[in-house]
Amino acid sequence: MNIGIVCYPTYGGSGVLATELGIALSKKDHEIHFISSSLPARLDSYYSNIHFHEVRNMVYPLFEYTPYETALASKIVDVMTYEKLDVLHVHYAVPHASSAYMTKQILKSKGIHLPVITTLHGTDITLVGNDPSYAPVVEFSINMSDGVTAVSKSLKKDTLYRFNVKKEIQVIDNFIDKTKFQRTFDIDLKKRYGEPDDIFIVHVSNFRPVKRVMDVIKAWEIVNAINPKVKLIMIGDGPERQKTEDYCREGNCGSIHFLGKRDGIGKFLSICDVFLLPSEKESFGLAALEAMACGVPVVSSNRGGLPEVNINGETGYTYDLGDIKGMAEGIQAIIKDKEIWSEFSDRCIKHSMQYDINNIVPQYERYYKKIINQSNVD
Ligand code: GMT
Repeated sequence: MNIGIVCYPTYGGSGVLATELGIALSKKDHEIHFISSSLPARLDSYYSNIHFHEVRNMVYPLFEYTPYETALASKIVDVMTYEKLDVLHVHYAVPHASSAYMTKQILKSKGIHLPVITTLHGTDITLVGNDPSYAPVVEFSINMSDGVTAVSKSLKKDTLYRFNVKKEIQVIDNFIDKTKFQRTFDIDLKKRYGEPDDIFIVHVSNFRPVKRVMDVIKAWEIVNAINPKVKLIMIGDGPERQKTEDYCREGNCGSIHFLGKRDGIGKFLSICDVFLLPSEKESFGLAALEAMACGVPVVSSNRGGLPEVNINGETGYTYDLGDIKGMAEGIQAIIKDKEIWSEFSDRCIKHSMQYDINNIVPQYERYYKKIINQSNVD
């Protein structure tokens, strides 16, 4: 198939998933056309059947805000006209689904049919999409998509609760590539951040308020006060990083390492003992799944799709939002002895296998075929 993929190029979960999906599909001989404002962060190698089309936004003194949606729709029209896509798959509804609708109408006026699939990722429904400044457009463009998928059962439920969506929503979970996420313990890397017998808690996110990064620090403070061998590794960057780092600098920061944005995080996860994700909202929690694939038990909130991924008492523990004390207790229960930790770790690796790329990518391929066939009949 000739597949167009629209996504955000940044380190956010939706862009990461869209890029990994495109790479996986290219390995199955599909022709992939990424359409985005810059080269997706995880598109780090050369693939002969992956093409990148940059959306160029004309800057003009009259514009207080440059009209990205218009530039994106124009770029999709251009790609479709010359590359003859079989299907367009847009990730994150805002504003990609409405640009896709606009494109569909332009192409229709030229007698060209383009099936559009929208994948809902989370905050496009639960935080941004349902803000009154976007909601009517989001609802309309979801309903106008030929196919709609959501990354968890919880997100499907949230979408139906918040919007009047008439389209059938297909749940297709997030996935992981086991060749990138597996336990590959590197003692030298561990020594870079502490002693060989230290215990590392790790958090990976884009440090947006929804991730509740300060809850990570507070839970770690409780555990570290009991056991000073427990260190904390913070990976990623975003709006809350400065504030959090300042707080740590003023206090006992010696045992916290802020690593910023990193590629190849599998090797960092593999030296860690517990992944902490206290998010206010999390439609799935791809970062938690990546940690689990590296054998790292997860302590998380019980919001959104997290309990579908992190099975309470088996792969880690889940707690109510803001229950920092509970999360600290969960960490202590997992790290209190090596045998208990190993049991959690083994179950994480086993559970993560159901989300293997080889199980999930064929679900997208089948869904593409179904929507292409259905929309040709319509
Ligand atoms: O907030 C993020 O982590 C980024 C966000 C995005 O859309 O870029 O991630 C969302 O999509 C991921 C991939 O489907 C999910 O695994 C994350 O749970 C989801 N984030 C939230 O719902 C907050």
